[in-house]
Amino acid sequence: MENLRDIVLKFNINNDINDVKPLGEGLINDTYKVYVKGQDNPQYVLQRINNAIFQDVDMLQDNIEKVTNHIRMKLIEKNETDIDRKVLNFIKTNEGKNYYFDGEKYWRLMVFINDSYTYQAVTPEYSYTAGLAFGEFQSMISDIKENLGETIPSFHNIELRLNQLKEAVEKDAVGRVKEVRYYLDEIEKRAEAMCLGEQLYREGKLPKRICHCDTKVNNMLFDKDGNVLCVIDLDTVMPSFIFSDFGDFLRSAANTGAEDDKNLDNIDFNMEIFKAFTKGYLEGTKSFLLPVERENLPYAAKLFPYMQTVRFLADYINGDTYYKIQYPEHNLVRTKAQWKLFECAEKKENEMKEFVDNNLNI
Ligand code: GN1
Ligand code: MG
Repeated sequence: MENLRDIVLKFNINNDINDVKPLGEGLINDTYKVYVKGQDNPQYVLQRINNAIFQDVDMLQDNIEKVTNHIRMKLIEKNETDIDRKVLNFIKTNEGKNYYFDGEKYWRLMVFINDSYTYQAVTPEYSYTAGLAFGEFQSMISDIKENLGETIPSFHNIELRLNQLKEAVEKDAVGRVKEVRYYLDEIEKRAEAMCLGEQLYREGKLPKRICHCDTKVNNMLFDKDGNVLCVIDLDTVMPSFIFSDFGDFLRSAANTGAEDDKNLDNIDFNMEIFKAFTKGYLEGTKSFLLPVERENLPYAAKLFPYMQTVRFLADYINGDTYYKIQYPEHNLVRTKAQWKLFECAEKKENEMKEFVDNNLNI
């Protein structure tokens, strides 16, 4: 990977590079691990930013810089130890910029956090620490003074996502609408109820706060004992409802199957994970969460499988222009799997409500 090495050398590091190899399973950016010579030297993570999706790279990188600086400051104030493993550390280019543009593609480099682990699935115990960690993450950035831009405008706005689905159906670019009628109808039946968050916002009852907006399980680094080190993949850090971080974590963590499971029998919504995560989250957010936010956490747990179904389905109908796919039907398989998860969450809504009500005073 000769040219990847050249790209790494545009950044301000003094090490000899041994190798650059693909890392992780993100659906949007391309990620590589950079191996350097010498045992004590830090290793790095190189990322090609998908600028078809993140069109304002300056805004994107500025958001990330503001958030990581703010968190670093908070960790210092709290006298935390091992701070370099608890917040991402980005390397500037030799010109002092927070990304490198090679004339065609955009790149960024960060220090690889040693002895860290990512998971595709978690136990209830890990879910509890994850809940606490996302709660604390939101809490640490709840008082950030600088404005952050919306790197993808209205990213988690379900009304916009439903409109995008409608547009996709009207165009029917590759003739796939006829095979997905069932899902379109089921989505439509719940559309009004699922737009509750946007409605509460319009009525002035629900605030936007700075959220992570991509809190999948695999966007969290754990140490070897199962403590959360930090939250990664900060591209979508932006103003949103707190439902985003709560709901998207459970969408991945409480799913007993895979996001793209072909066997729908594998999929269920795991209430043990829900309870453990919710407990941690309520603890981590107790200093700022409003009653309207707390009470609607079960809605958030339903909203994210619903929204992800809408997004995967729209991409399938559009002919797979957004998400990376591994085979032609991949987005349809993802749609079905997310819908199954949604239905399972829907059935458990009352149980979720009861649990939240009983834990309001944590
Ligand atoms: C994308 O890049 P990755 O895989 O972390 C997507 C999320 C989706 C997720 C579905 C910018 O995240 O919103 O929930 O795939 N990110 C963007 O797995 O669209
Ligand atoms: Mg990711």
